[in-house]
Amino acid sequence: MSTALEKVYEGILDGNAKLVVENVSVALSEDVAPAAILNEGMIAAMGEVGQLFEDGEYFVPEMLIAARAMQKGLEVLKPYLTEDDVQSPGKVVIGTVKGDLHDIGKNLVAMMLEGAAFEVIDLGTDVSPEKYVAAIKESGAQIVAMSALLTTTMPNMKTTIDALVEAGVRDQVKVMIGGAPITQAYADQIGADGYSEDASRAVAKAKALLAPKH
Ligand code: B1M
Repeated sequence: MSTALEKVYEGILDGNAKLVVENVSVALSEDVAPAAILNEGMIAAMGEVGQLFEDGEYFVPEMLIAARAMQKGLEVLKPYLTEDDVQSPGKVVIGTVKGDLHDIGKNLVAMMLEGAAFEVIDLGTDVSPEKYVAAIKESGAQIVAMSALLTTTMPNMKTTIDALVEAGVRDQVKVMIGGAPITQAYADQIGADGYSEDASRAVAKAKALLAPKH
């Protein structure tokens, strides 16, 4: 691992946004691939933060400052995660489900979708089923993308799908879900149209969901 990449990792673990921002730039100037900075530097470090929390060595404040450091680093990386000159494949309404405040994965998915020229309407975190429904009606989006990081908030994905049915808009949209506890089996169980494990696969999935069927 390059020294700059190691410092990105270390900066996230320590919640040192300045170290992260500086070293994302250094790594980019050294031609380290943006995907490597993201996956080996940032996402791997957040994985360790989660492990330290589980082990009782980190508490919520440490998770929070690690998350802030990652968000700052992502802002620097964002322009490098985009594809140029692509026609917009469609419109996506995205949010983290009700009760859930985790937004880094959701932001990453939104960022990568924007990078692939999707028009993204980001509803933020703690999004109620009613808010998803209203945004779909208002925007005419073809995809609704939901993120959940807590096992206790996963069921709100199903509640949201039920609300889409209730509001008569379920047939107008494809539903995509993801987040650390989510699996393809869960997506099948709740009747979502697509699941993806990470943000770049989410882009491929969104494109596939909108591709004309032969
Ligand atoms: Co919390 N948290 N957290 N947390 N947090 C987890 C999720 C946890 C696994 C930590 C642990 O115990 N190891 C655990 C959940 C356990 C469980 O449910 N089984 C947990 C807990 C318990 C909690 C609290 C309850 C703690 C407390 O208060 N006692 C609390 C809940 C608050 C709430 O939401 N109501 C809480 C709070 C927080 C902070 C606010 C401090 C902070 C979030 C800050 C923020 O997001 N702005 C935080 C953090 C940082 C984490 C960990 C450490 C990191 C999450 C993260 O950002 N990962 C996390 C541990 C972990 O995940 N290992 C943890 C990096 C991010 C890039 O990955 O979001 O998984 P992720 O996104 C991935 C994929 O999942 C996928 O793409 C991304 C990668 O490319 N993806 C999608 C995500 N959404 C997608 C949508 C898609 C497709 C793919 O399509 C629509």
